[in-house]
Amino acid sequence: MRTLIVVDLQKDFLLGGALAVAGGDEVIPVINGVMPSFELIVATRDWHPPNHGSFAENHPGRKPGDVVELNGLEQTLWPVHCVQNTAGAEFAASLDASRIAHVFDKGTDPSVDSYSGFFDNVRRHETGLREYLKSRDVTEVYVAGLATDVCVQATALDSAGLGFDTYVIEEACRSVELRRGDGAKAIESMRGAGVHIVGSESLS
Ligand code: VGL
Ligand code: ZN
Repeated sequence: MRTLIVVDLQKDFLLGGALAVAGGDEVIPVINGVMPSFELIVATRDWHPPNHGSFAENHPGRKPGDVVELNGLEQTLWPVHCVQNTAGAEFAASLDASRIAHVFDKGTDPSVDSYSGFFDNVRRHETGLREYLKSRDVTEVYVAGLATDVCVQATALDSAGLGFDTYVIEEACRSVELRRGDGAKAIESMRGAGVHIVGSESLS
């Protein structure tokens, strides 16, 4: 079965949002357009408590883009974003969310970030996505959404590592590009891990 994972298509990652990804809004029509090609569609949601350790505001003297240690890992600090039950955490208004069968929340533990839709960054907890897909005999996983160089990359790498035949729909994703070239690097590292980088035309 062919499944689409829509990654973090939330208002804070779109134009005017707290952590706006350049061109992020452009992926919405692409994703709506490919949805009918999938038997199963799930979504991930960045879903942080206000005291989350990835927020620069929670580290006195630090600013977004700084790197600190969190739970033994290097953690890039971000502006406050996708706080649970706030407008910024809502899905993009024009996303056809009625097609989404299940939503998997991540980043809920203040002490660790979670870029992947499958595991937190220290790989201690799962979101339930792996079990959900395995129990439905999903074999092919397509990934789209935001951001290419953060949560799309982490989700696609875990998907491939878990044995799913994994595809990233390149024009249905955009990069944060904290450093120039991060998006291109992410594409190369996914390719190197056996992830197929495809265009949406491959679905019709
Ligand atoms: C993301 C930065 C912080 C993402 C989430 O969804 O790519 N990026 N939290
Ligand atoms: Zn986040």
